Amino acid sequence: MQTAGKKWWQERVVYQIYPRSFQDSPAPDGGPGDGIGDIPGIISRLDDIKALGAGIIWLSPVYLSPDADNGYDIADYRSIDPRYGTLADMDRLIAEAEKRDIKIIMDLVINHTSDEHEWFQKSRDRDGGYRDYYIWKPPKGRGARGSKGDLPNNWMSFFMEDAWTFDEKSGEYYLHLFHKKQPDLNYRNPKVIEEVKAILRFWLDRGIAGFRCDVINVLYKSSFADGRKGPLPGIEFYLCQEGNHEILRELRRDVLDKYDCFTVGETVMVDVEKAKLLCDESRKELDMLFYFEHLQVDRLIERYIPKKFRPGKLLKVLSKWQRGLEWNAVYLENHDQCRIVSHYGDGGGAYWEASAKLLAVLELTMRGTPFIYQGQEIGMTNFDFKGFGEVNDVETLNWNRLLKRFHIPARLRWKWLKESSRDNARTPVQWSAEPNAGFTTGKPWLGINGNYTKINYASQRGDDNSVLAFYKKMIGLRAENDVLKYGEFRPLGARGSVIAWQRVLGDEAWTVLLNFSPRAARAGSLLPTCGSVVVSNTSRTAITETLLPYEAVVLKSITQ
Ligand code: ISL
Repeated sequence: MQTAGKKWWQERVVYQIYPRSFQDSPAPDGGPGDGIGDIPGIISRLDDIKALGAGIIWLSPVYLSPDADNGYDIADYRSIDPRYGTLADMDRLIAEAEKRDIKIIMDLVINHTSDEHEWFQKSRDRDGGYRDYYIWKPPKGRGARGSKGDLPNNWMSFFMEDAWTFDEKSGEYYLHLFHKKQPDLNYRNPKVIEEVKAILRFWLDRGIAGFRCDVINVLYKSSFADGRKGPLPGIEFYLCQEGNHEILRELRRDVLDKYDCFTVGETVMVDVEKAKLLCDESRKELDMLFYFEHLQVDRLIERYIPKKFRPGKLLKVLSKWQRGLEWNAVYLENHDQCRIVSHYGDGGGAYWEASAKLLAVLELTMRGTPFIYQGQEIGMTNFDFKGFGEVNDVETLNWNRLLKRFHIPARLRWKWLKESSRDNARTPVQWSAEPNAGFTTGKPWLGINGNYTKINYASQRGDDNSVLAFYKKMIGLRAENDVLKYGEFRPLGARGSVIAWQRVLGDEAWTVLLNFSPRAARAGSLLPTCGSVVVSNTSRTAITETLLPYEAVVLKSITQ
């Protein structure tokens, strides 16, 4: 069932900021910046975000963090990391955004904390009162410390390492589903849930309008037995457990429902059925969620091992989710994914611009709240890195080690990982053709793509035909037409490289036709019998049977 909602978070478009790569501000003494984006930098760009048409900002973590996983390892949920600014800067950001009618949601990372969080440090002491904030298990004693025989069970982390690390001080292992510096919290302990509630209130009271909830469907571990053999043994004991649903309902009931806010959950390994249990309105858990399936139609294993891209498969997956959920979080990029124009478009080729615009049409004609990732609106491409020496991301480096263990040759490993590394999305935003792309006056923390002199914000801002101008147009069109926001999604099908769908509301039907190919293609039976062109990434004013390379067109017709 697709319900018409009209809540503010359904009306607006979200813009995701990955702070460290967004905009660095000069040092307080006017000297060079530190090469890491910061909150004053974000404030200086609020007018640009407004001009894009976004009405919500999702801010990736800015909390105090030792940075083992770029801020997703939080050492204090109530303070801002000095690299990003101060709590006063954060308050100023909230106020300045509000002046422009932009709401801010923050990243809520509560499956784990940093090992440098005070709770974890106290938890290492068996009698310190915090022991059961985390998950501690004794060694099995069958082998050396850290060997398989000694670990409490056979679980693996999402970063492809053993999920247990031994702590000398307390003589036991702790669980971490991610990096070893990201110990998992123990959600069987009611005190942990109360702590989380207090954190939510802390930020909501400061004017935050909701949360993007990191890996939110693996919080509750129902058993610590050995898991079934497979890529992630043990997942059957922590994926979408009933205890997890209960926690989400409790947070909603006791805190979130008392504020005008929303949540979007990041979920791992969900299918539509599992997702519905997490975000159907009547369940009172999450308001919407992110899944990955539509970004993996050309991936054999996870995001890393590729296979051929088939547009028809993409449409199938999109349709399943569009029709399956009441409301979708629609996204094509984030800080964990490669750049979409290099993925499903023609990133490095002659059709870079056409394909970037085609992808804008795809995203903004889906039903749901669109999330645009920084740089997507100017068609930023994958990193042009030359070798592992330029890679920062812990997940990419771990996968490289894993693939090496399976004797995958170095050339192939690099080929795969360079296309899929999370660093592809993390290179600094290309603001201008100035040195360091106008991102910093210092040395950027991660390499800047060499194409910044061609692809940058400043050059697109004044150009009515730019990718940026096209995004603005699409966002404006969505704002003005309920059919794009709330219309029913009806897939029309695929014909080779062409895919098509309709959005239908009242007597209006909008037909979307996309050609995912550097060659012209015939739309054939996908063409509607009538309709006027409302969107085109070429200068088309009337439809013909043949679509140009990477052509996108939207036709509007009135049904009788
Ligand atoms: O993107 C992924 C799967 O396609 C994984 O790489 C990712 O780690 C997983 O989706 C969880 O992501 C989130 O939690 C991680 C953090 O590293 C990611 O940046 C964050 O988005 C641990 O907090």
